[in-house]
Amino acid sequence: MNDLASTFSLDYSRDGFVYPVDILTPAEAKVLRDDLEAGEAALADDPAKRALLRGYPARLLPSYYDLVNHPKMIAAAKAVLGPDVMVWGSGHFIKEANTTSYVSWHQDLTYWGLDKAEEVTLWVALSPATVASGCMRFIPGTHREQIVPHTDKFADDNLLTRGQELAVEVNEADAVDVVLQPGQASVHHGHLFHASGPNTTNDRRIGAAIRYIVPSMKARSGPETEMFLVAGEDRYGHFTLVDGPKERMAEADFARVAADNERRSAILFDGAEQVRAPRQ
Ligand SMILES: O=C(O)CCC(=O)C(=O)O
Repeated sequence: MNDLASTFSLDYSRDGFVYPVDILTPAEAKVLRDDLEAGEAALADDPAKRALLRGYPARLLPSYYDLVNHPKMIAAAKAVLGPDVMVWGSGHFIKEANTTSYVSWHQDLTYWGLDKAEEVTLWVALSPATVASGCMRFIPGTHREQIVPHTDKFADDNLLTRGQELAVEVNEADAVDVVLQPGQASVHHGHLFHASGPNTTNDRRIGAAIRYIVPSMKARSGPETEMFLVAGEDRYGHFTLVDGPKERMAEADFARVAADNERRSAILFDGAEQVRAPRQ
């Protein structure tokens, strides 16, 4: 292991996160943001497809498929997970300029229906993530907790699927503000306590949360969802492996992604009192 990889793993095992990790140059991050925003503009009259584009960009835009396969992304994912790596998801968290959208304290893996915690998120900033724009806040060391109780509140401005909130006390005095420049990423564990506040700036706050898992992970129940294999081998066949998009925003890809979104919603809302549409 080289020095960088060993510092990375020491910090990650101690804190449950590492940041900032340089992935793209600011100019490369701008190319991705422009590609997303061109897609959003083209789908202005089709909110359902626009929501799919924001939620599944690597299935619909070759530029995002390249991001999830970027050698620096894969190196970070492998440093945590080992040689075999799949992509569970690539969705955005977008906070429009001067809005009250927020993310409550939560642990990612709570409602994903997976049997283990061998998952890591690389959250890639496509605009400045600052305290003013509502960057993420992490509580060091909380990744060592198992999944703790959450309460589903379904608050309108909460970007999480169920508006779920940790039902245990969070010592916010310990929180670390995860400030990132466009093109930088943070890396966090699926049990880490984290949250983020509103965007009080005049620019959108855009992050792409790329979720990597090991192929031995398994759904506890529910339908088989679609994933990319991006490193090593899948010796288990627990999920349906798919190819990356051959063209930009192809109709056939939208159809497959819409069907996969139905399957994923059934898992994410399993047992919930309400089901709400993906964020538009
Ligand atoms: O983008 C945010 O503010 C929150 C993202 C988040 O909770 C996650 O990536 O797990």
